[in-house]
Amino acid sequence: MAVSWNRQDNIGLIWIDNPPVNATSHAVREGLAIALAEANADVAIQAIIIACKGKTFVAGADVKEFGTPPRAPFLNDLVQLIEDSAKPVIAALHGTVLGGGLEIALAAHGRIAALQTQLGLPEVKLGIIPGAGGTQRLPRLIGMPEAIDMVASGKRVSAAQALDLGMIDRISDNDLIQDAIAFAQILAGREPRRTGTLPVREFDGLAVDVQITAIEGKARGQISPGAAARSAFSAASLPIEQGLKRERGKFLELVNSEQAIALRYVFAAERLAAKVADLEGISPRFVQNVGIAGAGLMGAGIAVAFADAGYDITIVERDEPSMDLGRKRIEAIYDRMVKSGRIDIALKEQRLSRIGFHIDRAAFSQCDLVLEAVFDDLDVKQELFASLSSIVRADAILATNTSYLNPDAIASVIMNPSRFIGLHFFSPANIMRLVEVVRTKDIAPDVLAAGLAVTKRLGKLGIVSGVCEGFIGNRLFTAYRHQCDIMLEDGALPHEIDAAVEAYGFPMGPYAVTDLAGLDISWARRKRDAGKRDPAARYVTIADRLCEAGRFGQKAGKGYYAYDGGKKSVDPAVADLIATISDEKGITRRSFGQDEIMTNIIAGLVAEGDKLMNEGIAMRASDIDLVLINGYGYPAWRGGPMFQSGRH
Ligand code: 3H9
Repeated sequence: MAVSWNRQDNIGLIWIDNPPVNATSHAVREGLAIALAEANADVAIQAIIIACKGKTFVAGADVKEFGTPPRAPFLNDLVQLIEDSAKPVIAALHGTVLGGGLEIALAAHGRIAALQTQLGLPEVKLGIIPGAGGTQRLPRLIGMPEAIDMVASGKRVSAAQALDLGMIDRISDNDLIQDAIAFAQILAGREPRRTGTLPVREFDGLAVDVQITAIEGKARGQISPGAAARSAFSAASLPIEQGLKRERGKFLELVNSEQAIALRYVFAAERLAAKVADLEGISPRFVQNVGIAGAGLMGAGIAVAFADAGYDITIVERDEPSMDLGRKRIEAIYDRMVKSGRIDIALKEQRLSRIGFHIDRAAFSQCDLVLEAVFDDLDVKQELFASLSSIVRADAILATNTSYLNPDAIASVIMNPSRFIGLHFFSPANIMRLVEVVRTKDIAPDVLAAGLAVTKRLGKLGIVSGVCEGFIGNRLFTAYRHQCDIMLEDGALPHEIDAAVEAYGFPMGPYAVTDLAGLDISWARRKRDAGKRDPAARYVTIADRLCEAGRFGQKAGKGYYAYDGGKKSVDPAVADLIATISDEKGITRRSFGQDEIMTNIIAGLVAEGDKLMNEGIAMRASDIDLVLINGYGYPAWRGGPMFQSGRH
């Protein structure tokens, strides 16, 4: 039974039990409506609690029902029944109270949450807006700017933040149901406080206008964030009935939109990515103590990611000065988090206390996993792992963060390569969500499973990749850049390509990105690998010629663009150089429209995606889309090139 209820003295206790996440599937909606009516009809009952079995309160509407014909009772009507209940209803919250789950809670007359609860309205991430009163009731409880921020970003807040905001009434740090019953006894017999009848607190209208304009700009073509913000904004001017009607209309309009369909595909793809056929039934090898060799930019970001997820970290640097620099880098990351209000000083100290700094590799002896983030050079990495073999426990996992080297070649120096894995983080590692989990030749199944379990605990998205130069991400990025470079040589200019890519929804075009990252490292790699190049393949020399002219990007004050005092501008010298190169190759330059630019880029990505699949490097087409979305800024609301080309 998805919903059941019983009476404890004068309190009616309704239980939702719909694993895995208590989504409001049809059976839940129907059961809840019946239970609510029955509890209201029972004269012995003076207050009603809604609670959930399992690991979480309702985590939202059932996304699997989206796109299928809607079946009554609808969630918005059910939520209204809760708010209209003659007897006070208390929502007893735990786990992740999301979307429709939070909407149920907002319509209740009292809210109590277990200490670890997370609350949010993530609908925008599915290309929709809340459809059961979220945008109308949240501003009435927490105020307009805060509500707009939550509905437009989809971010979650902790129980403590929710209490501060006024979203919930109490926190339970003991037995949630006992505490909910005690709360219900206070409300029992009283006139319920209905959220929909509350006025929206006064706010600065001009500031909210600016806030919404910024949200729409940042969405870069995605409709739902702006629509959610505007729906919340309407709560200030419309009576609740009209506001709810307007919200519902927008929800129904968006739920079957192209963007929502693409984002639902991404949602399903993310869950699929963790499923690996030959790992079924395999328990991941245990990891709690994590060693990190090297605390440069990458190592420091990785250490912060692990510390934030509650791991114990041992960092080893080669000498005292490097160790001090590493410590400073990590402290600086935490200082920025404190400054932006993401954590407080106490949390910073708590997380830093998880990280130990050493200069002797023997400190790794008790680690469950040691990950290297040292210079990307085969000799350097082999020397490290050869020495680690005799330091770490025999069952400890060894991992490389290499971007381009062959992990199997690195593993050749260790005694038991079955414990060797690639964990390729993207920079900055504490922020970027993507991690390529590289399946090495001899890897043990529980080591691969551990790679996926660790990335999940880090809150990141692990995508399994086979071994090849650049893995899935850099192979795709190289193909993308190659398509763009060909268009440069054939007639386009860097700012035209960047403009097309940005208009498509990427945060930055490829040439602005390259200028930011610097042109020199890939130039060095191209020179090193010149002998490996396929002589039959078209080679574009523009990047090499820019480097020869000292145009290494932003740090040199010039690259694909000029940077005057850090301000980017189109540089005619670059256009001249590109025209000269086209001329030298006998190419008659022609113009490219934005659509053609994007068609070519997508075709290049799909062709490389097909190769990655045929070579067995990527497990499935949707993994390729996820890598582009989470590692390279491909707009999620478009689904990805494999999705768009019907290959998923
Ligand atoms: C909404 O509420 C609209 C309303 O405003 C209006 C309606 C009128 N439905 O992620 P996990 C499944 S929109 C169905 O690995 P975790 C998931 O597919 C919704 N199924 O676990 C997976 O199944 P499987 C707003 C769902 O512990 C299993 O649960 N809500 C749903 O890492 C485990 O998932 C959201 O957007 C769902 N809503 O994380 C919340 N959610 O094992 C989306 C999950 O077969 N969900 N499943 O692959 C999440 O963010 C995470 O799943 C959650 C758990 C944090 C809940």
